[in-house]
Amino acid sequence: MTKENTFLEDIDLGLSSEKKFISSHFFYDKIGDELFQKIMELPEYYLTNCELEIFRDQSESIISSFDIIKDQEFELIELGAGDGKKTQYLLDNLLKNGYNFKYIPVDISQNSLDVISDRLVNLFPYLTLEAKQGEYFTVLDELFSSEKPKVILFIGSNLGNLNDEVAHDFLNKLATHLKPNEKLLLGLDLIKSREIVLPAYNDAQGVTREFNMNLLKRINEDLGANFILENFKHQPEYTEEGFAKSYLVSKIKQEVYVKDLDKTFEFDENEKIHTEISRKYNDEILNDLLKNSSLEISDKFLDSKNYFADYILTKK
Ligand code: AVJ
Repeated sequence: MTKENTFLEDIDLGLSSEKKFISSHFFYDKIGDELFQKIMELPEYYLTNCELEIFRDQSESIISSFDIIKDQEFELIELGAGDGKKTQYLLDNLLKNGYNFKYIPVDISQNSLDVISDRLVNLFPYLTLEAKQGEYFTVLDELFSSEKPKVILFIGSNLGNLNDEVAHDFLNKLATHLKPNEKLLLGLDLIKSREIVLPAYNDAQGVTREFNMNLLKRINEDLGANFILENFKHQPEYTEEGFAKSYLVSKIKQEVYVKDLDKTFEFDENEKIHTEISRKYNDEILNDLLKNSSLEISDKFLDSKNYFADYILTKK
């Protein structure tokens, strides 16, 4: 199936559903990638700076927690590599301390991989880098075909886009690939007050709004729809159990025609389209996700505000 077909079918499914939704997966076209880069630089989007601080100040301890022997070659696999600015600290430290490893960034976007590869190879001439393009759910089998010991990085609270059931299945699947004592470094945003979380998804400059609206723009451009963007508003919500959710809300009763489906969708006034979940965590929630998974928490690194955690999970 082509990517376009998946997009078409998923949009059909999501907009036909009783509770309308569009998968957050579709945020990341070229414009979406750029908008997310901008989000990471927003003062309200604390996640990036918190995790950057952890990597900047605690790389040495993080590396010790990997429990690897210096001379033994290993593979450092990063799922959803992004721009590599956080990982950079880790790579720098590993190289300076003479570790023998290959860095394998995995990303769905070849464009992102090219950018990160160029940047890191320039920065670290002695880094062995082998980028892998693909959706990390589907490339896992290929990644684990080599016998080399592995450390997996899954940072940025990217897990938070999955609902708990899918997250549990994903961690389980990852765990089955790891050998005893191998590590997964999992970066998660922690549960905290709405006064801090909500602005991160509702910034004053309106970049997050644009990021969400870009979904409708994409449907217009790629699938020939006639969404009138002004007739929708961006609405983030946060529940104290740790669910940040984003919605696009129809300001009026209206109809939208999608040419490639030859279908009209009706929207009531105030009807919502769910676009994203950004789950926040604590130890208890993570332990629930790890139930029956053969992974256990072996270390935890926090930023100075205790907003964000990088967990080290060890395969039992
Ligand atoms: C990349 C999934 C971690 O949910 O915080 C940022 C994406 N969405 N602002 C998040 C996002 C809106 C981000 N993750």
